Amino acid sequence: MKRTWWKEAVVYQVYWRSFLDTNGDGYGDLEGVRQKLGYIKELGADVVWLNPFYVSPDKDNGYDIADYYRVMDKAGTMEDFERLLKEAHELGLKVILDLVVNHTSDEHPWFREAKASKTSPKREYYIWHDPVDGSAPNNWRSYFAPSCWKYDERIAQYYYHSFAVEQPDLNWENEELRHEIYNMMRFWLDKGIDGFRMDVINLLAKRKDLSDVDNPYDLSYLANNPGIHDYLQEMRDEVLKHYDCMTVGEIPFVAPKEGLLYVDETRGELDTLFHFQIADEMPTWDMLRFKQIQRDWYEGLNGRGWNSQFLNNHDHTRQVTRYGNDGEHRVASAKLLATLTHTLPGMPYIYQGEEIGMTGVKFDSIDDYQDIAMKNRYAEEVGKGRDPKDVLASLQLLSRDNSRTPMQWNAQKHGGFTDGKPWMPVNPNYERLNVETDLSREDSVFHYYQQLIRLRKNNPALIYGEFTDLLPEDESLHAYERKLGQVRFVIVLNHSHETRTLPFSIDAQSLVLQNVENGTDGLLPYEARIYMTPTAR
Ligand code: TEU
Ligand code: CA
Repeated sequence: MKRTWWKEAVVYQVYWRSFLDTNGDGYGDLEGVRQKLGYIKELGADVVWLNPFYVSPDKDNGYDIADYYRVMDKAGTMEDFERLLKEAHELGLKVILDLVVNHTSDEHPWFREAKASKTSPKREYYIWHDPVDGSAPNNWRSYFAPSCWKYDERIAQYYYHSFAVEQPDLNWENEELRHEIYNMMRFWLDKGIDGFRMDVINLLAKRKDLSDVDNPYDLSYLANNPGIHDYLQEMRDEVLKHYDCMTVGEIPFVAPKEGLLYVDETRGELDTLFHFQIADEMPTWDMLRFKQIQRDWYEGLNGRGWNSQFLNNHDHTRQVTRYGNDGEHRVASAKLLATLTHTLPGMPYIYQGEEIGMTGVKFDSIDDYQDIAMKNRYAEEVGKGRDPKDVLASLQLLSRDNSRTPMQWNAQKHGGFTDGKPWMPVNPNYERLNVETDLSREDSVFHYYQQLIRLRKNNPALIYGEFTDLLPEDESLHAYERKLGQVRFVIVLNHSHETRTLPFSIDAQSLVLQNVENGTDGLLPYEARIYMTPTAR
């Protein structure tokens, strides 16, 4: 496989509304991101991924776009963005934006026109169906609602929405619509951005067979429908191949065989993908399943397509809470999880705050939760007569709000995130868990991330090396090898609360990174070790 800048890169995801507020309105903003570019550079990341900042009514925190060409007031101005981009490039950082083209906001002018009348020129930019026997065309759910069909009285038709009612899906069968999107993509690429993270990009093509599904809660019928690869190959031909840019597709509901179709270098669609066999299908840590998934994706893509490694993002609970231990072993387990994502095959993604081991939250009231997915599901379940306390408890661990609490910069009020009232409560642990504290301690999570990133950057074996699972059957010990030419790395992780013995003999001199102080032979709880031979110092 050819070597590229993005295959060697580490991506830092900035959920700007929770990153740094510089005008006291309680929301993070693009100026806040610009002010912290030096921090991101110091960590060692190469690419900044910005979640959507386009004009939006913010029903789904910017994933409901009403104008693709303008910056929403909350985030700042186009000048703020252009200054951010310029300074990022001056620092040697690349910037990728979120491309959200499966749907728009219901306040987008296209949708306003489309729903005004059946003969509107923009009507076919969206997906409309007549009622069937007086109700919705079928039993399909959406991600955020019990039905993916919303009835519009005015014109007595339903429109299709894979997410919230306020997020009508675009009709990608309409060629004029597709070219509107390609023009918009060129607008941002011509500003000098370095690529796109493509929001649920495998949902663009819709199932033609409208019959009911057996299990509407298995949303896979929304994705991977015939025609999707034609759209992505057209997008590559019309836009992407004309720029030096990277693309990462958010691709739920695929296993390796189907995932390869999106990132196979010979097919000319996307460069790399996020699959969700961990984030969506592994609610808590399951070592054997995790190992199987890593082997399957390595074997499925090796030599043909490029994977990503992430264990949290703005939609998924912070990894140290979900897959590590956010109590007594928080620091060690945060470093262990980072060791996984930075030494397994694929592009590592760091979600803001992960680099200091920020944790998830548990609010006592549904009123403290902001996310539409959480609030809609809570209302639906309580509406069935379930006890509200039980419903809240059942939704808390995987609520997307867990990862959206503001960045904790220091021990000052609101963690130094804002001088105003934060749009969302700051995690109460900010006084002891914050960037300033981590920067002041040599043994902090932050400094371990720096060492990991540096080790990976200096050693192609950790990027392009062969991967071999050395302990496929062990439920708490993880050991695998990365090998390229004469260079061999062995990574050993004790993903448990117990001390474990090293499962094989290895030259102690070849130890190049360790996440805990340990003079014994045994592996302490959540201990991670990286061995390298020959040892290049
Ligand atoms: O997420 C798709 C989505 O529904 C995820 O929440 C899902 O759990 C998983 O990550 C993919 O299976 C994208 C955005 O990341 C999310 O924030 C938006 O709400 C959503 O699309 C709609 O644009
Ligand atoms: Ca602000």
